[in-house]
Amino acid sequence: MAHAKGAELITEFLVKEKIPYVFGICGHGNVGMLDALYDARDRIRLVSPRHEQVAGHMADAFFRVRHQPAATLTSCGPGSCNLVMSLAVALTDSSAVLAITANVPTQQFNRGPFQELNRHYQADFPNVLRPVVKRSFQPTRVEMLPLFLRQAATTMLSGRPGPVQLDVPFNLFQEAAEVALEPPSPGYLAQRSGASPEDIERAHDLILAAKRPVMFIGHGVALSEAGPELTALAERLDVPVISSPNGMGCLDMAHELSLGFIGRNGAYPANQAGRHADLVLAIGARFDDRSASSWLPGYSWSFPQSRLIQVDVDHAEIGRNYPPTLGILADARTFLRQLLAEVERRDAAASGRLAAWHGQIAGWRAEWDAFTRPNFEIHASPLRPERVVADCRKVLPDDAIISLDSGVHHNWYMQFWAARRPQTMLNTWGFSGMGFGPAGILGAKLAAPDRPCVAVCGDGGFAMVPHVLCTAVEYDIPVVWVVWNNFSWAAIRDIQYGLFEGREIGTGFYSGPNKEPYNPDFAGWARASGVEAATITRSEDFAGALEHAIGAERPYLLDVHVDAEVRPPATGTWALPPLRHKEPVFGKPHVPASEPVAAND
Ligand SMILES: Cc1ncc(C[n+]2csc(CCOP(=O)(O)OP(=O)(O)O)c2C)c(N)n1
Ligand SMILES: [Mg+2]
Repeated sequence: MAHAKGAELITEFLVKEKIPYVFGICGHGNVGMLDALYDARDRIRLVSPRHEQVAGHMADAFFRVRHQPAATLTSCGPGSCNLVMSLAVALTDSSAVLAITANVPTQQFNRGPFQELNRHYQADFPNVLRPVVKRSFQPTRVEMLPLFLRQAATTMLSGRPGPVQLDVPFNLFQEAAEVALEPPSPGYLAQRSGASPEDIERAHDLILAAKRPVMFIGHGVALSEAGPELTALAERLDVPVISSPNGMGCLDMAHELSLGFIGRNGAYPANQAGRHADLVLAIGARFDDRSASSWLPGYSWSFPQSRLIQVDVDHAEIGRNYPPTLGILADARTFLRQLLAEVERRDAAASGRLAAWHGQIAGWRAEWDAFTRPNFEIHASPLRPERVVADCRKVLPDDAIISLDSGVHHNWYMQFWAARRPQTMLNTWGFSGMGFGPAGILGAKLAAPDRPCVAVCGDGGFAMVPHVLCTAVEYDIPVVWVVWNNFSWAAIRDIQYGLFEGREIGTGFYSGPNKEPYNPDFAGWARASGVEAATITRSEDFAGALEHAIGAERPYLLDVHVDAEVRPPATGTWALPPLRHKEPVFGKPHVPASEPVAAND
């Protein structure tokens, strides 16, 4: 038992929990916590970006790269309101963040003090965050801190990880009590769930009975650090692998069994394999609308004609969109190890059994390659989008980390980026919150200081968080921003072109009476902040400039003018009812001939 202030207890807990960074912004509500961090500044580092949203994205990206949590610290009221976006992004992509939010003193609860939200309940801020966190904890006495701290850390790191909120009334930072900390949480991935032996046998039987099997893997495989097991199983059974963006790189995408992403902006071979598969083994992957062509039968998947084995650590995801033939509640790596052991036990390697299936897939690959490859080499001004993706791949080493934002640039990367390792392609996939890419890269670089870290973001997205430039300079974080500058909110403008007869409103950036395309001079903006920069308008100049920017080992911005009139070729679809969805530009849906397979067949 020690006589400790609340802020000291929280700080000690963060240190014990091996949280190396607090990304936070001051306010009167959290000065007590800042004071405790002052004392601990040789053990835990405070980094203060210029906007709380950035703090949240930094913590989120830090976890995605390192699989070790970081904390945010925000003041009561508005400071913590600015965190909503980043917690939503973290929740929908299953990333752990410990969000310490300050609140008004308990002595003043429901008096309506400065910045209290109390129309429905006193100190009601946890209800603001309720839909965007896995759990909120609001201790109201210092004595409650040890239990809540342990519970908060355990909740964010166990099962499907996610952000949690620790809402601390002002007085708790300052008040002291005779309390001792509880032990730290078991730690990330310390507790894993597995499948029953019967389910492993059944899964094995289903796979062996399949003539056209595919695996569909998602963030769950990366979160479980199951890349080696996935690769071993895919090779052993000779089963091709489709990946959702946050799973990319778990199987090296240069591997012959990797088919890439599926859905409207997927690769054609992935959509073809998904449509024609007779068995899909989905691991840690959601069938969300963008990776399932909005669930329209035959566009990306052909359930229920195809059988489905769905493995997930979250029961709520199993069967959400497609009732599985076999649903298994298990950690991805444990399941893969169990299945590999079963394959060994039964000595059931593939040995050419799937040759016909691979022959079909090779044909689809060749078609896709012939359709897309010529565009990768084209010299153009403004630049061809494919060329930007291809040159990034050429220049960046396999372990480099890229973070993407929301927008059409992301669609191009989903379709053509080849991630070579897990946790090297960071996407705001579930929530698609603009700002994640340019802000998250700062956290990624702190998590991996020796690896190149490059954000690729739209001109619109960058302009939402331009102050990331200041943070990179202040804290000497040498990241590179590639601003994909097409003078528009192009992803949305393309929807107006495609579905509203080109009636463009509110989606382009213009100035002057003649509506000339307008944007700030991004390179000038960067230089004004102390960041080196260059403007690139020709394909020939991009690769060299990127190489130079990475080599500079200083924060660097490249303003790259990209052609907005070249659009990613849809190979699936995306439906926004009641609007009529667009048919794929390349390929067509598959109408399965066979009768549905009964769920328990
Ligand atoms: C914070 C936020 N606001 C709005 C949107 C809706 N939205 C999705 S993509 C997009 C346009 C993105 O424009 P830009 O960053 O320039 O990227 P581009 O599509 O041009 O590559 C918008 C506004 C969003 N996802 N996030
Ligand atoms: Mg744009």
